[in-house]
Amino acid sequence: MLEFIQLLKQRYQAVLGDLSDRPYGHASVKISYQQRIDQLILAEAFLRKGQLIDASSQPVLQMAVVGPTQAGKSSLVNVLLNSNIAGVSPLAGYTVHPQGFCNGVRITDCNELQRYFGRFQQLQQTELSKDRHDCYSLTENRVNSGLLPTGVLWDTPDFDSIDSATYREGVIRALALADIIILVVSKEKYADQSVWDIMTALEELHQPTVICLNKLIEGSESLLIPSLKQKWQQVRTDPFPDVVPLYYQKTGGLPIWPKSRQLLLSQLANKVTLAKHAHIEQMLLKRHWQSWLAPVVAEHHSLNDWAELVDLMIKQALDSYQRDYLDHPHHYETFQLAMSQLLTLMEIPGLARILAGARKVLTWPARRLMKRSRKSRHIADSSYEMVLLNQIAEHTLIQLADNLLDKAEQSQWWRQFHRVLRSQRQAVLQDFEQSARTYHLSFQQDVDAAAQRLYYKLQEQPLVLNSLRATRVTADAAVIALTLHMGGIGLHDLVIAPAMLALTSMLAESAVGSYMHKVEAELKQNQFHAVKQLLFIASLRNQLLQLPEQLSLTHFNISPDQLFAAEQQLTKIRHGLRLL
Ligand SMILES: Nc1nc2c(ncn2[C@@H]2O[C@H](COP(=O)(O)OP(=O)(O)O)[C@@H](O)[C@H]2O)c(=O)[nH]1
Ligand SMILES: [Mg+2]
Repeated sequence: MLEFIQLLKQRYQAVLGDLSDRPYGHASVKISYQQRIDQLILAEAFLRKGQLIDASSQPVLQMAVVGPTQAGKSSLVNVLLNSNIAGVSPLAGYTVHPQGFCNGVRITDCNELQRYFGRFQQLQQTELSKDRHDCYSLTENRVNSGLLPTGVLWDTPDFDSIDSATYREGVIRALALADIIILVVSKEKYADQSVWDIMTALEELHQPTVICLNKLIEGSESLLIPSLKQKWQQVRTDPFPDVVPLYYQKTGGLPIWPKSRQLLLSQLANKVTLAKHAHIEQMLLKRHWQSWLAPVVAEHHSLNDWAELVDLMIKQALDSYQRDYLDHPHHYETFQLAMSQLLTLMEIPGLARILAGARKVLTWPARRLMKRSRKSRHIADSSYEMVLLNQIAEHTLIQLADNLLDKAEQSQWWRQFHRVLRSQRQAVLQDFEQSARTYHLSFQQDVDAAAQRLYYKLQEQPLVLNSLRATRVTADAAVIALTLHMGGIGLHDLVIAPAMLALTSMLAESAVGSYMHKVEAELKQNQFHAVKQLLFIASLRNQLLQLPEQLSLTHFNISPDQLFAAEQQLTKIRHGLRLL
């Protein structure tokens, strides 16, 4: 699941990056994508936290101090540590890295943290530099304030400074790591939207929380706390937490933690239940799943719609091939071609003489004189079938383009895709034409085989064969057949030649008539199959289905299978309890 969330986050970042490069529009899309990226960063960190819990036999308590600029986070950290170890400054945005301070634990007890922080590098506090945000530090604190339970206290960057976008991830990592949240606000800052945005997001992590109201002037908390509570209730459904009023200590320059609340943080630590983490994770993912995956699903829908449209058009194309060629009495040439092959096999007596008269060079058997490939190419060139197939392909593309134009109003995807189709149209048609030629040439073998079958059948019927050989019609047809094979006429001339038609009906009425029809039917069936597979599926359909890869728009590109696998994980109930 962690990998999937990371992948999804990266894809959102890529798509958003691509949108940002486009000058116009998409403003609301950009905002919602940015929100989802933040949610995904938080979810990713929270899943990492789950791994950390699973990997540690005795997880170290993690406490994070968060709040807006200048609220006094670092100052409070110093108070809680009874030290001046955290950097305090009157300048906003002073703390830019998550800085962990070990209270009662050793740095070596926190070795697992490096895995949690992933690409973030663990450095010494003094090595942290403003130039690099993907770092964090761990420092051992040897002094005890008595206010803090054993664990790591994290000082975090302000989440609301101007350039906080660059270290947003550091804050989020520290927040998701925390078992306890210590929110620090001052009277100037507690109403800021950024505070409540963060608190809204954190509700889903179910961390015990305390609010520190800093920089108070004596007596002002009675006014501030109700208003703070109101704010809380506007965005959170869980009970309003304890508020610790912090007054300023002029001499030390630090807030003063009230004595009456000395045990508060330890009490809060007792409320931490890591065993619930897996369940909380699952709820968090489920809550956002639909919104996170909406654009991925939309992409799948578009691809699906496209595939369906292609299939529909391919089916229509095949129907028109069937209707206008295979089943068309005046256009179907292929069987006539088989008949013409049959004639060359039949060795019509006297034909050599007739031909020799016409063309001095020709001697029997004529078929040996002709190079097979040259002949086939000539036949393909003059074939009506080829013309029709190319017309059908062209028509299919025109119809697809029309359909896309209608859909272009629906979304950016279709608009872009319409452009892709337009630019790739010629290439698709060229490939189709090439495949059609290849098909036509290779199908000659089936034609030859059909002629052979008819010839063997005739040999079993010497009466029929001899009478055929003796008729004038056959001789005329044979001349036409040879003329075709030598390139004298085109394939389509053959179909309309009266002698060929007469020969076909003679055979049909003879003893081999039903066999001839059977051969013809089988030839047609094979032909339909070959055209469907080689042309309309292997060439046209496949090319069309690959077109979406050419979209220049950056995509989520998460396959339905990947999504399905992730959803399986999401609904899978985790077995076993986490041992604490
Ligand atoms: N008046 C007053 N100033 C404080 C208090 N706590 C911190 N400050 C000052 O507020 C500024 C910001 O403090 P800092 O701890 O760096 O805030 P951070 O940005 O939230 O970490 C510093 O100049 C502190 O000295 C307080 O309780 N009262
Ligand atoms: Mg600070």
